[in-house]
Amino acid sequence: MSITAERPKVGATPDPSHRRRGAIVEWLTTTDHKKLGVLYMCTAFFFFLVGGLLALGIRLELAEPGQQFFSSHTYAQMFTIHGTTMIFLFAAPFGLGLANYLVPLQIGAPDMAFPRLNALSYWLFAAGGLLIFLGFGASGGAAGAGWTGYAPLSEVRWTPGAGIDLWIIGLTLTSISGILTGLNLVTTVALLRAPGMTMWRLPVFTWDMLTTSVIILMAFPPVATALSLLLIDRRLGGHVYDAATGGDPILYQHLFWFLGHPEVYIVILPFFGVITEIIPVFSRKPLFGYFGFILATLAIAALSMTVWAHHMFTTGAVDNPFFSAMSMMIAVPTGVKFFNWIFTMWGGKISFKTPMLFAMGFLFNFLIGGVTGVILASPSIDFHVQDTYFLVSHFHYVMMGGAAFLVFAAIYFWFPKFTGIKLRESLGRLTFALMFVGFNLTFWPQFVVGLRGMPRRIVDYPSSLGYDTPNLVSSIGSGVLALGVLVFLIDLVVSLRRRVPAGGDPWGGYSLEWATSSPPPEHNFDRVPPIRSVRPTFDLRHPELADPGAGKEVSP
Ligand code: HEM
Ligand SMILES: [Cu+2]
Repeated sequence: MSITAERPKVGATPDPSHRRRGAIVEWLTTTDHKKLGVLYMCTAFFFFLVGGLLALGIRLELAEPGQQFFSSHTYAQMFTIHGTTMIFLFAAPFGLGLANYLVPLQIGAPDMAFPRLNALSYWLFAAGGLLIFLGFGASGGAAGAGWTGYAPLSEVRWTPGAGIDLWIIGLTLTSISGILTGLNLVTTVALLRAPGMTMWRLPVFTWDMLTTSVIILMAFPPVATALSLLLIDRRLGGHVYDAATGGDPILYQHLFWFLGHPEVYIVILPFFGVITEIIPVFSRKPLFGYFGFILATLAIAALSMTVWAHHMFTTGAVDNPFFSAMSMMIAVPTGVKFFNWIFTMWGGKISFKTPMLFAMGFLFNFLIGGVTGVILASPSIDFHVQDTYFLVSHFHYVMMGGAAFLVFAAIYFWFPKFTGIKLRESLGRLTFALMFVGFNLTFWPQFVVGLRGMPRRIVDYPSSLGYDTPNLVSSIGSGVLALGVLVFLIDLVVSLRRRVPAGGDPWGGYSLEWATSSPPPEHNFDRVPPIRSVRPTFDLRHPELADPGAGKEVSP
C-alpha cells in the first residue's frame, strides 16, 4: 500500500524573514500530530525546568534551619505551583506529547483520528499552564493551598485572592485538554491501524497509551467537577464544601482523589510503555511475556480506579481495610512488569547506551518508590507518616526517579527520530550519572527526616530534632541533580549545532516508527512495511529470523 502524495511545490520564497515568519505560522497553526507532539514535549519540558527552579528554591530555604529567603506565604505558593506544574503541566502532558508523536507512527497511520481536535488539546493545555502561572501576578499571589487544593483551605474565606481561581480555571482547561487527547488516542488506535496491525501486535507503548486514555476518560471528569464546584463555592455563593452550611469538605477529597490517584497511573503508564520499548532493543531480545505485560497493564488500570481513598485513611471517613487491600493488590501486576523487564534483560546482549542507563536507573528508583508505596498502604503505618517527608520522598521516587527518568530515556531514545540527529553519548552518560547520584542524594535523606517526624509543607524547622544534616544533604543533592539537567541542556545545544545524522533506524529498533525516515515525512510512511508480528521493523531487517508462527493471524 502506498500512501505517498506529491506535495504541491510552493514557489520559491526569496526573503528569509518572510520564510521564518511562514515557519512560525506553520507551527502555530499545525494540525500535524508530529509537530503537535513536539510542541507538547517542548512545552512540558519547559514547565519541568520552571518547576525544577521552584524546587531548587524550596531546597535552598530548607538547607538549614532558620528562615532565610522566603516568607511562609511565598513558600506555600512555591510548593503548590511546583507540585501542580510537575504533575499536570510536565509529567502527564509529556507522556501525551510522546503519544501524539509516536502512536500514529507505531500503528502505521498517517495522523491522529481528529487532527484539529488534537491542536485544540495542545492549545487548551498551553493556555491552562499560562493561567496557573499568571497567578503570581494576582493580588495575594499564586495558588498556595497545595497541589491538592483541599477545601476548606481553598475556599474564599481562607484564600481570598484570585490565584486559586486562576489555578482552578487553568487546571480545568488542562483537564478538558486531557479528555480530548484521550478520546483522540482511543479513536486513532481503534480505527486507524494499518492492515496487519492487530490488537495483539500493537507495540507496548501504544497499548499503554490506549489504557492511559481510558483512565483519563474515567478520572478527569470528576476532577473537573470538583474544581468547578469549588469555583461555584468561591465566586457564585455555593456551599458545596462548606461544613458550616451543610456542605462537605470530605466530598472534595473524594472527587479530587478519584482523579488524583489514577493521575499517578496517567503519569506512569506511558513511561512503562517507554521502558518496555527500550529494554528489548538494548538487550537484543524480544520482550519477555508480551501478553502477560498487557494483561498486567489492564489489571493496573482497573485496580487504579479502586484505591483513591488510601489518601484519606486518616479522615476516619472511609473504609480503610478495603482501600488498603486494593492498594496492596496493585503491587502484584506491577511486580509482573518487573519480571517482564528483568527477564527480557536476562541473558540478553545488553548495550549500555544512555536510554538504557536511564531505564535501569528507573528500575532501581521505582522499586524503592513502589515498595514504600506498599508500606504506606498499611493504614497503621500511614497514620504515623501521613504528611511527613516520608510521603514526599515516596512520591518523588515514583514521579522523579521513575517517570522523569524515563522522560530522559525517551528523549535520548527518540530524539534521533524526531530530528534526524543524535544526541552526544558521552554527555548523555554524564547527565545520567549526575542525575542518578543527585536524585538519590536528594530524596533518600527525606525518608530519614520523614521517619523522624518532619512534616511536609513547612518553610522552617527547629534545629534540635535531627533534621539538620539530612536536609543539608538533600539540598546539596538537588544541586547535583540540577547540574545533570544542565549537562543535558548543553548536550541539546551542542548536538543541534554540530549535527551527527542519525539515519532512519539508529538503534536497530523493533516497532514501526523505525521503518520510516528520521524525521518522518509529513504523511509518515512512503510505504508501510508488511506487519506480521509485534516487531515489524525487526522482521524487515531480518526476514531470515522472522518468527515462523508470525504469519498467523492473531485475532484481536
Ligand atoms: C527536580 C527535582 C525535584 C525536587 C528537588 C523536588 C523537591 C520537592 C520538595 C522539597 C517538595 C516538598 C515541599 C514541601 O512539602 O514543603 C516537593 C513537593 C512536591 N513535588 Fe517535587 N521535586 C522535584 C521533582 C518533582 C517531580 C518530577 C514531580 C512530579 C512529577 C514532583 C511533584 C511534587 C508534588 C506533587 C509535591 C507536593 C506539593 C504539595 O505539597 O502541594 N516533584 N518537591
Ligand atoms: Cu494514590
